[in-house]
This record gives sequence, C-alpha cells and structure tokens, in this order.
Amino acid sequence: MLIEKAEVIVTSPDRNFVTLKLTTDSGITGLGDGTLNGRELSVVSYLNDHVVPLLIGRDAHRIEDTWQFLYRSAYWRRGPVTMAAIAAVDVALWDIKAKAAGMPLYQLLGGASRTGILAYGHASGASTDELLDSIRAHQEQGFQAIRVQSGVPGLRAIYGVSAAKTDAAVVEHHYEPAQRAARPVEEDWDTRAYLRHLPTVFEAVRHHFGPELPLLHDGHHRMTPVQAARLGKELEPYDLFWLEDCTPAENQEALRLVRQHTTTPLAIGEVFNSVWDYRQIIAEQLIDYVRSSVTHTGGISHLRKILDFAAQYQIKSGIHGPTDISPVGMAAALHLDLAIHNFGIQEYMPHGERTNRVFEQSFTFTDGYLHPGERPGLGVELDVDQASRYPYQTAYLPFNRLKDGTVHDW
Ligand code: KDG
Ligand code: MG
Repeated sequence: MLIEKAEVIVTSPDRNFVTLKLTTDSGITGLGDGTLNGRELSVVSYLNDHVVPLLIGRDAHRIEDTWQFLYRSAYWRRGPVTMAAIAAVDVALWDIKAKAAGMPLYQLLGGASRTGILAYGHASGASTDELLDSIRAHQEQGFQAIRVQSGVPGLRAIYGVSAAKTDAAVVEHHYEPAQRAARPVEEDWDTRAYLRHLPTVFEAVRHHFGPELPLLHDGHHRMTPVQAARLGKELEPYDLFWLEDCTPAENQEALRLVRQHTTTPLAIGEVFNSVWDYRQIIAEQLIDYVRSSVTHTGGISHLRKILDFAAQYQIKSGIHGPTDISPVGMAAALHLDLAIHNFGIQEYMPHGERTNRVFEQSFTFTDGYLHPGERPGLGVELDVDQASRYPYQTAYLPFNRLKDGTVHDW
C-alpha cells in the first residue's frame, strides 16, 4: 500500500490547527496532528517543503522505518518543529494501518488495558470563590479529577486562569492557551506572592470538596528549584495528584533538589520532544508522570518508547491534552492511554463546536472517563469544506514580566 498523496491542511475554527492527510493507492486515508501552538506555520513549511515530497511512493505500512528515515536522514535531530512534523506522519500512518486492519488503533497497540480513561479538567478563577464555582461546574460536566489554577492578589492576569468575561467563558470557565493577536499578550508575575497565596487556595478547595477529589496544579515553569521544593512541601497536606512543571526542567538535575524536599508527586514534559529530555529524570526517578503529547513528541511510535522506559521505574503517563492538541492528536493519545499498562491520567480540555464540526470524532466522555470509540483507525475524520471556511489567523501564547520589567517564564 503506497502513499499517493500528502496534504497539509491549516484551519482555524476556534484556534489554529495543522493536519497532515495521507492518501494511499488503495484509497485509505490517514490523519496526523502537527499543531505547534503559536509556531504553526513553521511545521507547515517543514512538512510541505521537506517531508511531503519524500513520502510519495513510500510503503504506508512501514511506520517505524519511515520514522527512523525522517529522524535520521534530516541529520538535525529533535526540536519541537521537527518532532511535530514527524508526529503528524507517524500518527497518519498508524491511522491508515488500523483502518486497513479494520480495527480501532488501540487494538494494534496491544488492545485495551482498561475500560475507560480517567480525564482531568481545568478549573480556574481570578478569586477563590470563582475557582470554587468553576470546580463545581466541572463536576457537573462529569469531571472526576480537576486541575486548580487561581489568580494571585495584586497580579492582573495569569496564564491558565480564565480572564475572559464573556457569558460562555463564565459558564464554561474556559481559557484558550493562545490569543488571536499580532503580538504576544503581556501578563505579570510575582513568585513570592504566588507562593504565599497558593496554599490558602488549596486549603479552601479541600475544605469545600473533601479529601477524595484528585486535584492537580500547574506551576508552568515559573519557580526555581528551591521555590518549587518549598511549594511541594507546603502543599503536602492537600494531597495533590501532581504538581506540574514546577521548574523549567530542561535542567533535569534541578528536579533532584525538589525531590529531596517533598513527596508531592511531580509531573513534567509538555515542552519536551524526545526520550533524551527524560533520560535522567526517569532513570533517577525524579518525576512521577510523563506530560508529553503525542503531537509534540514524534507521534505514537516515539511516545510509546518513552512511556515503556518510564514504566520500568513506576512512572506513569499524563498525556498533554489542551485545546492546542487537535481532535486528531487527542484521539491518538486516547488509543495509547487505553493500551499501555502504566496509564496515569489524561488531560482533557474540550474543543469548541466549530472545531468539532471540522473534526468529526468517535471519542466519548462519560462520567469523567474518555474512550476512543470502536471505529477503525483513530476514529476522526476531517471535513475539508468546513476546514476551508476558517483560514489561519495569527495567534500567540502570552508572556510574563516581573514588576521591574524582567521577562520571566510564564
Ligand atoms: O501551548 C501551550 C499550552 O498547551 C500549555 O501551556 C497548556 O500548560 C498547559 C497544560 O498543562 O495544558
Ligand atoms: Mg502545563
């Protein structure tokens, strides 16, 4: 079965998505997600200029060989653009193989290891009262595990906290990771104020919701190792499911210091793109959850290798699933989640209605659990007519400055 056509489709229904569609000579098509938030067009160019011409005429069944060919023949290894482009090809080929086999993709990955995939949703509030409302709203939607992000007194806007005052945002307590604008929006930050405030937020949340509800928090790379160690220690009484991205973990050794001071479980890796980013923190058991997405980590083939490596150290998955992972990337994550033994939890930010019309999906969310469905392949189809209604729009993630004007991790 040969690849006959490879098309890169950019669409922006609620936000920008980059999708690779492969068509084989037997008429089977496959989809892969290559969306890289705020840098989407660089993946489009990588695919169109350097990958698409190499795919035509290749055997669609040779997934591992194609992966190794794209990774090694480029010479320039790793990096988010390269690994997102390879991921798009890898996932599209898995989609094709599973459709050709007449099976949902998880069957080819070893079959189901569980009946459903526990998902966590994103609750946030500028104030603690707004946050408590947001948690209740997420529970009403069915979520049984909840990420908690809060405003900090004295700071205007904080990434991860819904700031929009539209009715929809208030009802859904929704935030969108990137904003459609010509330049990144500037936010402000003060780590000392955050460290003082956050334990009071978790105190209130546990007081209102009791000890059972799994709670998560994202530190978004903003702390130094010693600050992260202090926060982890101070949050121990509130029994977090995890503390995510407490430090900018490209310095893998930094996690040692954090680990020595706290038993709060640590999750890291949404900005990582290869097993090399995890080598030390997995082998030294410095983390508890791997946060990579299928989309940014070379696809199912490479993320599976990272997760198998992690499994030897009792480290589990916590696959990245914000709205900037397209329904194609989400479906790929769900098939992997269902199949692997060391599944931990899946992040889930539901997409908007326009996105769901562009990407017709078979996955379901019932009583807090996701399932990829039983359709052959990934279970997602792209409506090209719908997609063409929404051209690319410039959008950026925000950035942070401290009070004195210094740019900080956001
Ligand atoms: O594109 C970046 C966002 O997806 C990311 O910042 C969201 O931190 C995030 C998360 O945990 O989902
Ligand atoms: Mg995160």
